[in-house]
This record gives sequence, C-alpha cells and structure tokens, in this order.
Amino acid sequence: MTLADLRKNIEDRSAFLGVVGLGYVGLPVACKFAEAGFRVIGVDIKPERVSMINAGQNPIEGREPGLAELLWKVVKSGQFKATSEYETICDADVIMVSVETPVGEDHKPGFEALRAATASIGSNMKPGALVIIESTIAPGTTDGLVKPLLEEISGLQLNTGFFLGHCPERVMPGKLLKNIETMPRVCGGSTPETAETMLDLYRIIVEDVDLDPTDCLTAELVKTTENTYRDVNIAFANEVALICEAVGGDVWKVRDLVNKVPARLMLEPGVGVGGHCIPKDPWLLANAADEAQTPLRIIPTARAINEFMPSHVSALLKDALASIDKEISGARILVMGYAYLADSDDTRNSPSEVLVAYLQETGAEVLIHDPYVPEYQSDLWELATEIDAVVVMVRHSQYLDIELEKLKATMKTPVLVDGRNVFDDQQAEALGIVFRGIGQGKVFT
Ligand code: SAJ
Repeated sequence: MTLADLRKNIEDRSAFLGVVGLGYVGLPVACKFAEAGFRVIGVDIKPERVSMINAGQNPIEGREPGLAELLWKVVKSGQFKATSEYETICDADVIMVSVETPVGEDHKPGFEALRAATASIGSNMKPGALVIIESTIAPGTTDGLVKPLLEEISGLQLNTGFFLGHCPERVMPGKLLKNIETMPRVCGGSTPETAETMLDLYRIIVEDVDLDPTDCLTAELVKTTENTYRDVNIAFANEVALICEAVGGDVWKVRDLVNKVPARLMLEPGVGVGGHCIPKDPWLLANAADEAQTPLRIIPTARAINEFMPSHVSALLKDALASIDKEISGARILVMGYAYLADSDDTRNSPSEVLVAYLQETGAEVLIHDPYVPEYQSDLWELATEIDAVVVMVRHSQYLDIELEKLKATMKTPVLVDGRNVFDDQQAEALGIVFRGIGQGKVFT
C-alpha cells in the first residue's frame, strides 16, 4: 500500500488501525478513532486489562470525563477490540505505539517496553504500514532505535517497505479525551508525505487546532523541550522563593508584581514537581545531549532544585517546631495533600511521598489527608485533632475554605507549614500560629 492509498483509506475510514499500549495515552486514542468509524485493534501485554476493555470496562483510574461511556460504546459496537496477540496487527494499515518510556534512577531512558513493542510490530506489520510512536521519547530515538529495529526484524526498508512517524502525546490526567480533541499536535514524519498522511489521520480526532507537520527529530525535540521548559521555569520560581525566605521577602507578592511586567510569566513556587511527565522529560532531552557529550547545566540544575523542595519543606517544619522547643521526632504531623497536583487524585511522583518518607524516617507520626486520594479521605478535623503541626503540600480547592481559627483550636500545637500559599501568613501569625511558608518572609535560620 502506498501513502496515497493509505490517505484514501483514512479518508473513507476503511483503514484498519492498531494501537499498541492501552494505557492513559493509547486507550483514549483507540476509542476516539473507533468512534470516528475506524476498525481499531488494541494490543496490550496485560491480560487483565484486555479482559476489562473487551467487557467494555474502563481500566484507567481516576476521573476521566466521557472515557468510560465512549469505551463501552465502541466496544459494544464492535469498532474496537483489545487483545494481547501481536499477530492481530498483521493487517493494520497504521500502528500507533503508546507504551511506557520511564527514566531510571540513573536518569537514563528505559526503552525496554518500546524496544519490545517495536520488535513485535516488526515481526507482524505488513508492507506499507505506517508506524507512529506516540510515547514521549528522547530526541534521536525514532531514527536511532525504532527505525533500525523495524527494518532488521521486518526485512522491509523505511519509506519503501513501511513508513514511520512520531506524534508525541499531550495528555493530562483528568482531561485525557479533552486533550486529544483540543491540544495542537506535532506530526513528525519520516518523509514530508508521511507527515501529511499523519495530519489526515489526526485531523479526524483533533478539533480545529494546529496540526504541525515536521520531521521525527523535531517532534521529539518539541515534546521533550515543552516539558523541560516548564520544569526549568518552576525551578526558577522555587529559587526565587528560597531567596525571599533568606531576605525576608514574600515570593507571592514578588511574583504578582513581576507578572505585571509584559512578557513576564513567573510560575508558582511550591513543594516540588510531581506527575508522569515533567520530572521525566527533562532527562529524555538531556539524554540526547549526553550522547553528543554536550555539557548541560540548566536542565540538571533545575531538576536538582525541584527535587530539593520536599526536603526544604521538612527544614521549614523543623525550624518551626524548634522555635517552640519541639522536634520532628515524636511529633504528630498532618500532611495535607498527597496528589501531585491540585484537585487531582493522581499521586505519581508526588512530592508528598518524598516528604512523608523523610518525616517517618525522622521519627514523626505522620497522618495524611487528601480529599481526592481514596486511602486518605478521613475527616480532616478528626485528623487535625491533637496534631503538633500541619504541612500543606497541595492547593486542593477544599483547603482554601479552611478557617485558621478552627484549625488552631483543633490542633494540639499551632504549627503550620504552607507549601502552596493556601493560608494568609499574617492572619496565621496574628492568631499565634507558628507559621512558615515556601518563599514567605521568615528569615530562615
Ligand atoms: N508545579 C509547580 N509550579 C507551577 C506549575 C506546576 O510547582 O507553576 C508543579 C505541580 O504542582 C506538579 C508538577 O509541577 O506537581 C507538574 O504540574 P503541571 O501543571 O505541569 O501538570 P502535569 O504534570 O500534568 O503537566 C501537564 C503537561 N501536559 C502534557 O504533557 C500534555 C505539561 O506539558 C503542561 O504544561 C501541564 O500539564 C499544564 O500546563 O497543565
């Protein structure tokens, strides 16, 4: 099949689509293309996930508006089916790959899943197939890992025997379907015609936002750079917060006034950076430079600053307790917020996880509250009773309504560390609460 034939089959929806990896990236994509009228086969190595999907049940945790209903509809209509058998993609015209691409403790990319999926695709794909990597990958991976493996195993040559592209996912937990429909996408193709074919395909599920054709390397650089940009800017806000603490300033006032200046957008300081992509993607970008022995300073340093913030929160707590002759060891401490993001139940790479581990190692009795995380939804006021200190780690909307007077009256010892500018520091201190806040004024001894 030529790309011209494929474009016709995309237009009339007769193209047969395969999606490898049915997680929070692949499953919604498979459902959206099935809803658009394509026959879609999904491949996943987890049999229990395959069974759930074929029963029309959504295996993705957390609140994902519309996904469960859409999955049920496309499975029951027969448009979408899941399997663990790679052989089923032997007739697929397009194969999208959305398997995990983690980064190890050594900050090196873990491409085992990508390698395995690519090898299985190479063994089964038909001549003329278009393979599109949606996973976030280090720059150079499409050309340096995926292409040679597909050629070696399939015996086909790129751009004559098969086609290759990279269309990086831009999903967000809680908005999986919405982001697929409304986020612009970069379509990197192994040839310009391949990129144009990708635009034809994605235009069907992406509403009227930009789909930008380019090459695979550019697409890899865009995705990893967009998230590294965010990590570096969060680190900048955190470093300004540390300066404000040292000199007695208030970073929130500083940030508000800085952001009044045109072309300034200082992000929010806080307790660190969690989630599935921001802590990881800078290392994928940096990995490309490592390969070329290009010395980097900003990207690793920004990661170090953001990874430092949970320990800075515990230092603020230690300082606050010390001011009333208490120690972390033996103290009962309530950590408010365990998700990595406000008003989310996602706890992946949560800074709270780091803080809780440290406090427990230091001998504190730690209680956790989070209105979104099932295991931490006990009554906040019961948890706050007889507490020596409260540490606010996430700016959940529910916390914004908490009355400081009531909190103080409930606690045993009025110590409050505010990692996300939830409370008014002056009101807290006027109430006699020992207050410390990220980036807030106390000359931190
Ligand atoms: N964070 C800060 N200060 C900030 C912004 C975020 O400390 O000013 C922290 C958050 O608390 C969280 C982490 O950083 O722990 C990541 O937050 P995030 O808002 O970046 O949310 P993510 O991780 O879901 O990032 C996603 C990404 N979207 C995609 O990959 C499609 C990212 O590229 C987006 O920029 C981000 O959402 C967004 O803008 O919401």
